[in-house]
Amino acid sequence: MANAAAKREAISAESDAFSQETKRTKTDHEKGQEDGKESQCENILAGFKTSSVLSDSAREKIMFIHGEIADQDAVVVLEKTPFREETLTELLRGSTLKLEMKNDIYSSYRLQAPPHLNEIKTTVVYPATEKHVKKHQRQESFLVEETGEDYRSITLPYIEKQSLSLQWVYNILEKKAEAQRIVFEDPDPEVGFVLLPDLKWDQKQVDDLYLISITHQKGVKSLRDLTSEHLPLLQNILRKGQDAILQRYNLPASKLRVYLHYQPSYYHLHVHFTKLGYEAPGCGVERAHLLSDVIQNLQSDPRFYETRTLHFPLRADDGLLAKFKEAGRL
Ligand code: M7G
Repeated sequence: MANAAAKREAISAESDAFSQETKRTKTDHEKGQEDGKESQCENILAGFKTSSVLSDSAREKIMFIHGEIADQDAVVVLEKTPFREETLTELLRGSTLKLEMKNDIYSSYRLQAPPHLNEIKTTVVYPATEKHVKKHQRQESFLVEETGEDYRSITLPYIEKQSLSLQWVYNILEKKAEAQRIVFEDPDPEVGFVLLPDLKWDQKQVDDLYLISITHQKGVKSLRDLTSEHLPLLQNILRKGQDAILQRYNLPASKLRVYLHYQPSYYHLHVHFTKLGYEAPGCGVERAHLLSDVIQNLQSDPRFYETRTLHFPLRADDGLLAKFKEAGRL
């Protein structure tokens, strides 16, 4: 994620017809939002009491903050969003410039943009659990080697007790939340899924496109549970997810990174779709498994993920890391 901001800028500078076309598609989509689908809401952050900054990055212009709302723990993520080519003219013409210095042909300013062009993407987790707080705390991490047996004796008992709630997943599947954001759905109970924008994507530009597909089938916790029986499900997600993204955002499969996390944060099978070139958090080789590789591995060995040793990073304060240490596996 270290170069994410630079990458975004580089991608934004792409001037090929493809990029232009996707941006036009997005503008039409945004019109829908401006037509009133986005709602004003009460400011739940008005009474936010900051406890600490969990982590931040000046380069990526993001800050994770721990605090309290009405005496309950909350995590707030503030992120400055990328520039958008289609609003540049309005930004340059409609802003106020304050001169900082002028020297020969060089000058620097503070530009005060109109408020609607100067928004901050804000994510709130409230009430937040200790796990949510830890997830965003800057921490050293360690690579763990997990055999199939380690999974059954160490990881599985731990995640059965300690996992984050899946309520948000069930709300999506049951259309109790985010129903209007769904990009595509295959309602089949076995091979079906819901494809929608990830919480991390503000949908303002395709340069940092990020969607997730969530399976209707319950009980498949992660990559470890996948066998050749799931091939129709995985192939369906890959093909129909790619088609839906082509239709909606005009991005072909060759521009997409489609992968699963191991370990995931949420143990209900879901697949990440991000734009190739956007360094999404967690897209590194130590955590991301390309769906097309997963499919091929299961085709050559139906029990590949049940038996194989898998590596993944765990943060220093992760309870699962402590379990691996207790078992003498680290
Ligand atoms: P993961 O691999 O389980 O863990 O992915 P990660 O969060 O460590 O990457 C879960 C994905 O679901 C992440 O990309 C989250 O940003 C996304 N996500 C999490 N929540 C709570 C929501 C939500 O409420 N709505 C949507 N649309 N996405 C979410």
